[in-house]
Amino acid sequence: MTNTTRRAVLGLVPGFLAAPALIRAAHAGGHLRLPVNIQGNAFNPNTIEIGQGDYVVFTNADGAPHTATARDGFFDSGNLNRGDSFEVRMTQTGTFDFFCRIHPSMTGTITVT
Ligand SMILES: [Cu+2]
Repeated sequence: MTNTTRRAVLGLVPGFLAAPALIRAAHAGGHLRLPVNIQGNAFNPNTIEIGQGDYVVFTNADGAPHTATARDGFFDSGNLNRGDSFEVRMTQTGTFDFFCRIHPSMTGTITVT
């Protein structure tokens, strides 16, 4: 859900119901940025558990290019060369499988709660 959409939803609920959501919004500056190292044709870690709104930051340490691509199409880093990073904010809860389009045997899973 985008910030714009979230504000629109909050505008429709009574203030006392909106309060917990507003507290979470105030905490937005403290969201986790979880690093995932791509090295040796693998994602490390490749099983990732984060909270809604947290970020995952993929960095390629290999000489070969890689991608970090969600199977559902939610994100796609494009080709990452050595030293390149790609950051994605996980705004929806659920389980998201990802892989490298160049080396499809490279896989991982992000669980957002
Ligand atoms: Cu790859």
